[in-house]
Amino acid sequence: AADGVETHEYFDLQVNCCAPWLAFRHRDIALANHAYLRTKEWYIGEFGSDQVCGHCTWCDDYPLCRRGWRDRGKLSEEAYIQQMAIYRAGCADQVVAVFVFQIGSPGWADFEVFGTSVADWMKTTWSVPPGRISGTVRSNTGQALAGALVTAEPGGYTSTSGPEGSYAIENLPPGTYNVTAKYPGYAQVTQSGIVVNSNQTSTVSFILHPLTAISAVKNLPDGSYATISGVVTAQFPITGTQERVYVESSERSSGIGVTTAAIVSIGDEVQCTGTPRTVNGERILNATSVVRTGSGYNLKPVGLTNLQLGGGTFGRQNAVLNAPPDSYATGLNNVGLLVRTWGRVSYVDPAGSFFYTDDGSGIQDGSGIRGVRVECSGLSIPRAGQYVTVTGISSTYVISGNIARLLRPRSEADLSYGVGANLLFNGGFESGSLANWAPYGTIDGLQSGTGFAGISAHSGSWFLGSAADGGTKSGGVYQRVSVRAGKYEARAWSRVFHGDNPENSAINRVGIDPTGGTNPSSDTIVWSPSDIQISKWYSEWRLLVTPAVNCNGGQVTVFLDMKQNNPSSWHINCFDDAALTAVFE
Ligand SMILES: [Ca+2]
Repeated sequence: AADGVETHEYFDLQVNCCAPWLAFRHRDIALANHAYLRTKEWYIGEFGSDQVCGHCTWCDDYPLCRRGWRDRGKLSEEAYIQQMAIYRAGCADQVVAVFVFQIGSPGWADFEVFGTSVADWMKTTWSVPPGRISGTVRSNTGQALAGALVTAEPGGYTSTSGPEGSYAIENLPPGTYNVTAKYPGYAQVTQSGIVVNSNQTSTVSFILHPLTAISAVKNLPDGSYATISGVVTAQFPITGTQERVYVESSERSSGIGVTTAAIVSIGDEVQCTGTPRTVNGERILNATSVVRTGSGYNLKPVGLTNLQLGGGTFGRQNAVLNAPPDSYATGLNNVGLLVRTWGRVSYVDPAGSFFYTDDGSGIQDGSGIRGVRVECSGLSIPRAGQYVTVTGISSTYVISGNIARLLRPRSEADLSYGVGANLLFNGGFESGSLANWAPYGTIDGLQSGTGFAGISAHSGSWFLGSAADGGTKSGGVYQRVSVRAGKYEARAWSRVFHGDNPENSAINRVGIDPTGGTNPSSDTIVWSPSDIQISKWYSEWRLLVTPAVNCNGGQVTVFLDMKQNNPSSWHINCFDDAALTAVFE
């Protein structure tokens, strides 16, 4: 059951003369893989068959079938090989044949073995005469570029140009190649679909244009053309097909936005050709061509203080504003670079599309807010007062005619909002009020106070408490906050006092509803253990902690829940220092 295709592709399938479509399929596969075979004349040959299976209309009638090797005399293996050698010598380059070695009745088993060995012989002795590619590599000024690397793909065949800029890639299997010329400091060029035929030379010459440094592009006037090379650090959609990618030199000295419809990924090395222009105060390259020249790069952000972000004027890239009306940044311009900065959130856009963070530099952009504006549409937004670290592209926007700093994080992973920080507001009740908290239930006299029957705050001066004289009451306060997806736990210091009541008559607990619900009876709430003091006259502050709860992102609710179960005498239920924190594992 062996058959051979007379190329360097061979197959081993069971074929017989009554199923020639299998042989045709081999031919089609060979044609698909080897363009140079498409111009050849094809025959399907049959070997080792004697029509014992009955009359074969294919063998007799199909015009591609050749019966020259049919074995009515049942030749020896050596005789078959000799026949093949004669045939091959005769047809040379003109015919490609599929040889079919029949599997048939048991009596033909020997000839199947013969067929396999003949196919093996063909595989090991056949080779297609190679072709070659040659040409020259020159600069756009006509200078010969010696030492340029020329590569033909597939196969990775290479040649280096000599002193005259000429090169030759020898011994290429006939086929179709993409040929690329590279020379340091010049934009690489690829010529596609180069056909190489046996015993022939295909001429492919190159003219390479010099690359422009990314920093130098910022000094080119609108309308000029330049090609840069760098690594993609960010992608921001503009429209359905257009996006702005940021491309940075691999040594992280400068970056620039590139408008393109080309499909690239962060980490790709690209060459971008286009014209510079200014968009929202930022020099960008409007690309007419983006070519991927590599991949797998991972450029780390450059850490910069708020004041260092943006930087001074560089070429046609103007400086960012430090403070209105006319105080502008000095120092290295880093617009377009992937950077990281940090600070305390000084303002949060009510619509959730940006915030400001201030590291103490105290810079102002004319908005009336101190700090750096961070674009975060579609991303989670921190709370004012939180400490944040933000990675993103150093970009700009225009406000009141000035260019201001704008940091553009790429994804949720670029945002770090105060690891371990308390996400609750007024968790220690030091506002002296229930601000940020919503009371619920029937608890009497619930308030932020400085003392309840001799109990004072766990920390600070103020805490949440209720002192009630009798009754069966339940309730407390809740607070809803927005969180990123992850695990969270809530905690609060609790204190209960039973007075002259049974020990289980004053109970506190803390809960998280990861769905953001406000119903304290919901079974989606995950509760801490309950605080029941060990004796009815005893009272101490105790920390209550919920289990870590998975939150999908969005709103979650923290409950500080109280129960008072006695018809008479005083109960006191207190909370202080409530917190909601991310749990890191
Ligand atoms: Ca307090």
